[in-house]
Amino acid sequence: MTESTKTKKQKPPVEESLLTCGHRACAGCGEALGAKLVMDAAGPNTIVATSTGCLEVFSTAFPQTAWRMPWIHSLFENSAAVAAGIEAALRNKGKHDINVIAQGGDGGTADIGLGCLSGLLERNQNVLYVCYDNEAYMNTGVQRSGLTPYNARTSTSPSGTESFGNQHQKKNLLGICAAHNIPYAATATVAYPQDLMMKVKKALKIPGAKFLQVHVPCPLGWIHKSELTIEVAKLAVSTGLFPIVEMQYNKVTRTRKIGKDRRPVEDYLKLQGRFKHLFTDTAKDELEKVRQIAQANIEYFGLE
Ligand SMILES: Cc1ncc(C[n+]2csc(CCOP(=O)(O)OP(=O)(O)O)c2C)c(N)n1
Ligand code: SF4
Ligand SMILES: [Mg+2]
Repeated sequence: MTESTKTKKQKPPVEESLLTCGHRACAGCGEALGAKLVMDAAGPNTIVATSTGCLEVFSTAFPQTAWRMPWIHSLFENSAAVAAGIEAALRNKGKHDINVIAQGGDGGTADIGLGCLSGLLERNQNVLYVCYDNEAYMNTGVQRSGLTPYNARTSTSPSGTESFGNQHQKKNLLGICAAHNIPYAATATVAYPQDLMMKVKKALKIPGAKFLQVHVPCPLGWIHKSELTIEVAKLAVSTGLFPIVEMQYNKVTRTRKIGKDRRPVEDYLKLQGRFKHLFTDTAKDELEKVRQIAQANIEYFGLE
């Protein structure tokens, strides 16, 4: 075959994600993966409002953007209110076939943005709210949030000879949202991408307000190797520390059982520097408290 007649090997076309590559997230960032999966499940006929936080900062360094869809940056605390306005405008224009998503980190959702989120859920507006739960205020230097787990070390809940990191339990954000009696509230994780995408698609088909909390490991803040993101996320589920459930009108309708795959909490904690202080003789009682939290989750949701 001569050079001119040789058929060039064609690369198969790569379908580009709606949150495309080239952004500035850390290697192994669970939040970047989570947002990509959410957007690809939602599809291009979607408008997104995003709170200030890592997701917004790493994806929109001016003048570039990684979003291949209509996207707006709200304040830290009000992506739910901005999305509510977008939904109301679309409704007034008679446009009922466009998805509206509001999204934010755990700090932007469970702490500073909780009032705006509650208003959205109370009004039962046709918006899906997604919280990317990396369990601290990562973008500003790993400060603790209401979703930081018990005993995790952060820059504002340090560990030392007398202290064992965060001394508050992780806020029950799913329960708070479900208690608004909305048609759909669920948890998901980047460990199980098909389940996560299924939940986004399912939620977007349900009229009214929907809430999804996605567990997204942060290698920088949790102090684990970048390549362990999925393993860490899986262990959060199999230890009982992050239950995967669906709720409709404040009733649990579906859970991911752990069963015989149950693992001791130590398997999860040991992979992360933020829990390093729990593996000393003086921390035995604290470690026992983490075991009790996992056991309480397993019993409450019937995960065994
Ligand atoms: C009213 C207000 N307070 C504080 C800040 C500073 N700030 C920006 S992002 C951020 C942390 C975001 O944490 P989280 O919502 O958990 O998102 P993550 O960065 O972890 O993804 C803070 C404190 C701000 N932008 N606005
Ligand atoms: S600090 Fe954490 S959340 Fe932020 S980009 Fe890095 S890995 Fe992602
Ligand atoms: Mg966070």
